[in-house]
Amino acid sequence: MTLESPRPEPVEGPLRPGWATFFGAPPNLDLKMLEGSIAFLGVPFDAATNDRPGSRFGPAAVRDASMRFRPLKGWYDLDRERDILPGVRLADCGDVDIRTVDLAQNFDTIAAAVRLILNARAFPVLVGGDHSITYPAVRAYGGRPLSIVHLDAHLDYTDEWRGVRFSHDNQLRRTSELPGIQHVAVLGARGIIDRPFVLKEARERGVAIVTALEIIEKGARHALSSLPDLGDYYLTLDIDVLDPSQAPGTGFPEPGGLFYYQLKEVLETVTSKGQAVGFEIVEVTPNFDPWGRTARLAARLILDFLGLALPSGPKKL
Ligand SMILES: [Mn+2]
Repeated sequence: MTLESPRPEPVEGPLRPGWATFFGAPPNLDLKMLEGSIAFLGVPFDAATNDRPGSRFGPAAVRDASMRFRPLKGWYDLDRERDILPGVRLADCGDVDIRTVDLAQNFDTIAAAVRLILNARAFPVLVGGDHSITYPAVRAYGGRPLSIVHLDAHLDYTDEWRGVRFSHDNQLRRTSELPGIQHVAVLGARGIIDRPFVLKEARERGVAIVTALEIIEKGARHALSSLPDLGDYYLTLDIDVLDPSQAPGTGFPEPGGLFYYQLKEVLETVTSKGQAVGFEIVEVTPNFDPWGRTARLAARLILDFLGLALPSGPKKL
């Protein structure tokens, strides 16, 4: 296995790697020769969780689960009869070095890690971690124009609640305040909210909100037909957008939600409306899922999204 390998080479014989990297990708901690690659980055941070913690274990669980999708000769999507990411280079850049307690310092470290990947002209894929990480991740883009597509059961758009402004309930608001942000869309929202003014504020500030019920009743293509052209966009996928029966391993499960093929149709529709410049999957909390299905689903969704958004690899970064 060399850093130049587009994929880890299948090894004939009695041995295989006993260690996990994302999809078996070569580790690349010094971030050399990343240009044109898809660069995976674990973010084991859950200190901004307001209910049930444990998403700090998400990167390890998704890494481990993704080894089941370790390609021997690339991936092939039987549903769509096409190769996924043929010849695209992957790299596992390890985890962000999270420290105890200090929110601002950890956000700075997350932003610095994403900036390193962007400066290396690679496509960042973050695996969280709680949802607060979106804010430092998008900060790393330095104000370039981009839209935010937020797939989530919740709005995460609270400005401030009881003095808190940077939790995993605030990050879409904070992110939407960053310079350069164009369109903001929340897809899959649902449930009972105790602060309806947050919904009102989001709508007043131009956030496009498509509920889970609309997607389920109309189908994603129809439900998302009014979404504008997104241009460059960063897609953040909170695993709780799925029905909890599909993804029980999450901190704030919400009744209802999408099933796998419904979410896949959402991804197909979104990826037809712009050019992805970054992706993250967050809130996988394996301690609430002894069967491991959430992490495995997350790994599959990463492949699905990347295959749709970057069919022949990252373009302009
Ligand atoms: Mn969220």
